[in-house]
Amino acid sequence: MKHELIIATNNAHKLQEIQPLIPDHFEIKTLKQIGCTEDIPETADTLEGNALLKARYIFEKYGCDCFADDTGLEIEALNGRPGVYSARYATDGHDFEANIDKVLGELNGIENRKARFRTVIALILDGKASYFEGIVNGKIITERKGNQGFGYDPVFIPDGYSQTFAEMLLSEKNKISHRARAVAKLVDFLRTEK
Ligand code: ITT
Repeated sequence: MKHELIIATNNAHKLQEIQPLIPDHFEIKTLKQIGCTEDIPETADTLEGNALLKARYIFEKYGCDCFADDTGLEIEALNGRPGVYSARYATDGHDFEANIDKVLGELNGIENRKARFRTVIALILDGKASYFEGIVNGKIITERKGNQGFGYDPVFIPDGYSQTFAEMLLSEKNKISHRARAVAKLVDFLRTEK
């Protein structure tokens, strides 16, 4: 029988990235599929805290094994901002364009463009929480390039590459991304657990 795991995200792009990385013997269910339509609170001030809040919310309400991803873009010259506030950096909503504009504005004239994406996944399995982290280092360029992906992808070039994440196919981003690295650790852990 397949092991059912709920993925606690309302972000369709994340789902699209994560689903192909999970082995076939797991059945990933979305919040929509379990009938969860509410906005899950993300009020913690760390990625770990928010990932756990999201996963725990689903575990407490639906009693099933689940995991959540919380991701932030950490820019060195901005002391790690927007970090845990990446989704709502410029406005209350998930306005990707306004968020990019704000970051580019803050970095205007600054030479140090170093940045990283950091994903933390919180898994709740049989009621017990575990964390998995994935990081990709790179830099923020001065103008948008590409239209794949989501969020800050058009202005982020990973180290060792010349294209932004938004210029890459999903399969290419999924070979090196913060999220793919965190999911790989999750998958390894699940292999040893079940
Ligand atoms: P859920 O909480 O429902 O999973 P979310 O969009 O709120 O979805 P996060 O809080 O983890 O997810 O993400 C914060 C923001 O960081 C997100 O809105 C994007 O702007 C950005 N982000 C996350 N992952 C990204 C990625 O792979 N590439 C570019 N930007 C990303």
